[in-house]
Amino acid sequence: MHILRRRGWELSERLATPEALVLGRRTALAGAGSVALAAPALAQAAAAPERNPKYVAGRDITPEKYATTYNNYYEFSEGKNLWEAAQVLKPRPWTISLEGELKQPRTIGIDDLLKQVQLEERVYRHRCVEAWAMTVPWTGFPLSQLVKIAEPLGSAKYVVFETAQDPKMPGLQSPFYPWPYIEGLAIDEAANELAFISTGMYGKPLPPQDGGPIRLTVPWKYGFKSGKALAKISFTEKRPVNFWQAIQPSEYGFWANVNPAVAHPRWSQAQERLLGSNEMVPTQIYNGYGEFVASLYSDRKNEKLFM
Ligand SMILES: Nc1nc2c(c(=O)[nH]1)N[C@H]1C(S)=C(S)[C@@H](COP(=O)(O)O)O[C@H]1N2
Ligand SMILES: [Mo]
Repeated sequence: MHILRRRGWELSERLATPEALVLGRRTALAGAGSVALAAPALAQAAAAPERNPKYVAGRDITPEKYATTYNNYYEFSEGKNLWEAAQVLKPRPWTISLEGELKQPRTIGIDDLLKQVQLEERVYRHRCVEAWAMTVPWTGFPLSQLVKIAEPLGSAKYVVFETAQDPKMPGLQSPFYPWPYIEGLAIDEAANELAFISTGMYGKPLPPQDGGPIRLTVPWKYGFKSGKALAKISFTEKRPVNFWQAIQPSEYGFWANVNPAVAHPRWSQAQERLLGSNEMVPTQIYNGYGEFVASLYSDRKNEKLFM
């Protein structure tokens, strides 16, 4: 008998891509609306030619209004309702400084970068360490393409992502936080096919509250790893101390891979609440992406991989 075995990340039979949503997106892109409002370069950053069918979400896409109005962005607020405040952040001009163990450290303009990469759309699940989750169609390109463009030396062991610090971000006034927001990946994690740089979502330019104009998207790790509004990317020999690890090392570590069996010191990670429906669903190890990423950790078993 032929048994159709469902893979770990296929949570349900529901389609991740309702045709209406795809058509709606294409129509929006083709029509006057979103493109006319955005500068041409911004529209280009969002207009992925194809949705990559390889990464099946197995969940309904989160309605755009929830993903764009319920956010974590401590530079703006400790609360979730910051999307209006974040509109002060302007997506152009935007440059990213490439630093550290590189053949030639330099600054690259975002549109120059976009000319050198292959844009695609990927639907990924996102799991915040606070136990809420969403499913989002991101436009962007594999982080590995950016690493290739940066030309790291053999001495580069980690990639460090630093968020822009704009004087218009009210949270930067709070001395409690170790600004800037820093995150990091090991160089082999950065080369993994799932690690993604997003410049759009829902077929539109990435809005500032979600990390526009350019953010990291690492779907197998807790959401705090996915740094927003990238201003600097450094290649280092030493493992960085990330923002949340610096604040509370007993609760947050470097690897931060999703694992339902490893509780946060203050709450369970067994389940997650879907933005929009508020449905509770089981959390999966590596957020369900183990088939793509588990091998990264086979030689790191003695590390704290899941916090
Ligand atoms: N610069 C910066 N990046 C950040 C954060 C932040 O506070 N500042 N929060 C992180 C956390 S905890 C999560 S869950 C995601 C949330 O992304 P979203 O607001 O697009 O859902 O962004 C991550 N990136
Ligand atoms: Mo988060």
